[in-house]
Amino acid sequence: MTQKISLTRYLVEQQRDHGHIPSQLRLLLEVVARCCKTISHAVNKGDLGEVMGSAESENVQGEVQKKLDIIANDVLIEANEWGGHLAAMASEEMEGIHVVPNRYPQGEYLLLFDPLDGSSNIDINVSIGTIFSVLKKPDGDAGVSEKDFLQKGSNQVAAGYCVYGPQTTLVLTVGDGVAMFTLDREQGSFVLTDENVCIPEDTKEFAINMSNMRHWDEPVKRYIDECLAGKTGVRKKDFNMRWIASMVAEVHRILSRGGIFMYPWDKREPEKPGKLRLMYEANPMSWLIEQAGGVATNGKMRILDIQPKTLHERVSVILGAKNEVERLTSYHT
Ligand code: AHM
Ligand code: MG
Repeated sequence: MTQKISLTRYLVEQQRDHGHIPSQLRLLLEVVARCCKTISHAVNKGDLGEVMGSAESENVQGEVQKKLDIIANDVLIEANEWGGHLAAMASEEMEGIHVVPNRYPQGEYLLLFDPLDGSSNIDINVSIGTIFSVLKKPDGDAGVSEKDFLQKGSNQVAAGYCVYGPQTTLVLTVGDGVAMFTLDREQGSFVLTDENVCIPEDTKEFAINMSNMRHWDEPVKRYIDECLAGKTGVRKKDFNMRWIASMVAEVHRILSRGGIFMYPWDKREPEKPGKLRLMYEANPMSWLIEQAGGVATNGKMRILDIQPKTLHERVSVILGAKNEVERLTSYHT
């Protein structure tokens, strides 16, 4: 029988054999994984727990919060405060940063998260997830401030997500490829189920919210029109479409069987660069995609090279199969 490799063992071996993961980062990732287990249990309870429905509050972006958005946010904040591995946290659900209280030791890392991505799917029992990104606090700064978080995605030292679907799967990169861990509920631990994840360069499957078509920019319209034209069009092949309205589930599909995902800028709110958040969603997902051989751009440049100006900044996102993302990016230039 082949031996199961737990997340803990994977992290220890990465630290020992490849030197990728310093102790504080290993602790941080273990704590985040434990939070994902807790959130997964809450999600599974559904109507049997006090977890469904609206919390009747709004987050900083003016979006109505679900009870699970707040539960997941609290779980991540509380579990990560006291271990000594973090200096501060930032979340899609909180206006400002959360600095580790003085009574606990301060660590050298910064953790950013979207505690519950795909919130509109919570009440209909469709896949949702937690997305996280880890940065190092810049050297030489005694305290910690919002400015410390405003680093390019290429500075991330770890990134990942946990998808709560038919299985609960944690997907992680520390800059050495992408590994997937499935939650073994009997053992209570994440077990390595896929390594060396690789996205095929070509695909026949795209994901975009087609209801926004009339608001898109010309390059996106052209790309989708060409996909829809199928075998008799310029692409000379038929495409299939998926839209789950949960970026975590969408990226998980692309890492599992390929494809391209787009949430482009559109004319509904022209002053906003896009819907998705750079620091909590686009950066961690873009790094995972690149680590699996894919590409991620905003149509003009590599997402990981964007210098953030604010914590809750939004961005246009095109990611997935290399040749498709490069084609759509070339339509922009
Ligand atoms: P959320 O973080 O508030 O859940 O919003 C982000 C989600 C993404 O997961 C998904 O790609 C997108 O919003 C779906 O948006 P739409 O409902 O416009 O299709
Ligand atoms: Mg989200």
